[in-house]
Amino acid sequence: MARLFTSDFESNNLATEGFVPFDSTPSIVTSIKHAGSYALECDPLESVRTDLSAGGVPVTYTRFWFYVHTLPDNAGDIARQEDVDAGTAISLRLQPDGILFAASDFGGDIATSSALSTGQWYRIELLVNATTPSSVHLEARLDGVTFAAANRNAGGEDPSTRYLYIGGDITGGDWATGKVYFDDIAINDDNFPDAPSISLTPQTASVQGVRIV
Ligand SMILES: [Ca+2]
Repeated sequence: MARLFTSDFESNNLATEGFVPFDSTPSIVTSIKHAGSYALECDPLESVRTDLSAGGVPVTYTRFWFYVHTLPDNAGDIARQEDVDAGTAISLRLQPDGILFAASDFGGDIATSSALSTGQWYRIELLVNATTPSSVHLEARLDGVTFAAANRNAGGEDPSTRYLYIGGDITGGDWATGKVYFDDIAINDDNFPDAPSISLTPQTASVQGVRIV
């Protein structure tokens, strides 16, 4: 197994966690978290991205924990994996009814999840296997259950993943209201990150902490 990326927000610093603000800058907060002391709070248009590799990663298994505090007034992306040619291999839109809508630039809509409730954490997983660009395998899971799966032709793009974006209505301008949280993000190149898994987290400038994510 190779771990490509880990963030539990326990450094209380976006840059240290490996994220760059994309639209407006979200806050790391202590009020609502999946584990530890901190999680990421995203209001409308607040989002971040992490750059896995300029050349792209052919296979990514992404897991994050997701919490809806306030449902949005319109559908907007809360997660997106973008390839090296700026195409979106898979995205998840959160709808006003709490349903997650999985879509792809490689052929449009895929499928929807059951409705998420406010006030609880969910484990969300995304799989992008782009080793065969003419048949990119895409999957989305909610609490371990696959709700979207498709093989799509990338149409001449290099579909290897460069960026993971998370946030509230990423790039959309569709949400006037909505508030969501993210925690314990992990990306592997060969299998879904187990829960729990180990994260090495700088607790202070001088002390390395070990905790379970
Ligand atoms: Ca945390």
